[in-house]
Amino acid sequence: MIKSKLCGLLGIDYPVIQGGMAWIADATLAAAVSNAGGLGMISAMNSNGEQIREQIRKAKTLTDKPFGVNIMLMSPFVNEAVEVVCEEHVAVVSTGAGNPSAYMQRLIEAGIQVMPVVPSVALARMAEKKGAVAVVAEGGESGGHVGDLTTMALVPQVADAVDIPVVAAGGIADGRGMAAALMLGACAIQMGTRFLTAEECPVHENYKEKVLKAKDIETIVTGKRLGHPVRSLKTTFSKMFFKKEYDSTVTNEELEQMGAGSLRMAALYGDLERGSFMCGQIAGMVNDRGSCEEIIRTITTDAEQILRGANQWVK
Ligand code: TUI
Repeated sequence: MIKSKLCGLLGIDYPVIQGGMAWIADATLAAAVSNAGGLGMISAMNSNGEQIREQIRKAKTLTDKPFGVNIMLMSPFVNEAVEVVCEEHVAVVSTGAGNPSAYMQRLIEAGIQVMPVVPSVALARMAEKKGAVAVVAEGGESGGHVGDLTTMALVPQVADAVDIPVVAAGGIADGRGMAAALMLGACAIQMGTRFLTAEECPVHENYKEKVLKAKDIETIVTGKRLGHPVRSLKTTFSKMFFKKEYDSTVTNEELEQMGAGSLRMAALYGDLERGSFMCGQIAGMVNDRGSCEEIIRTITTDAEQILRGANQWVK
């Protein structure tokens, strides 16, 4: 069985965290992951305080295990989200798409374990200084909002820079990836794309089909010009957006307007014309569905077997 110090800290059985996928990671998915022994995360995304509270309360009815909330720092409702997670005594909060320092004291004082997602060593160091319990070092292979560094380059540099546990994210979807992440200095993994096709994942069926059919080179990063690069599947929409980004006659406001609501349209309605199907580079390897319990059991037992065999390389 694979165990690490993060399991004890967070009260989970397996060092597997589910990414807080915007518009997708709801109470049902989070509770399923937590019931399977991982750490489920509800995405606060652009929800207001009461919507977040509703999801937290729902998750509490579905699991007795710890779960967390991911707060997306570009949300107009960040302050409400922070207040609600404190009032509801959520066990863990992860943050994404920005610098969480302004909110960390409030969260920590409320007894919440804060685990910022970081794309760089500097932000990891800052998070440690501000009292984070762990950091999620997320490489640019991941889906959604991405940083510049790859998981392979980022994780060991972050692991060297901080004394708190490091969670590796980005491009991990099987036992090999999990074993490699642990070898890079991580003590847990976070996966988003792998859970997109989980039976308990509420995302639209069209979205699941697209992930299942995706090949290795089928993601694209758009939004760099706007300062928030996002990785999604190549579709007519994302390819058109990419072209417009390099068209100097198109203004940033027009680009923002084009992208607005596109993830929601993919996640909720499976809109193949206007949707943004955010997804990581590892989608080419996600070829089956399965329950969250099966996904976590398979990846941890495979990683264990690989790590047991690792001394084959040492002569
Ligand atoms: O946040 C994510 N992934 C996301 S958020 C999201 S919603 C969205 N939709 C459209 C445009 C933008 C966002 C979809 N996917 N992952 C965690 C993550 N955080 N990746 C990268 C970062 C990050 C980037 C910069 C964290 C901190 C940061 O700090 C910059 C600074 O201000 O220092």
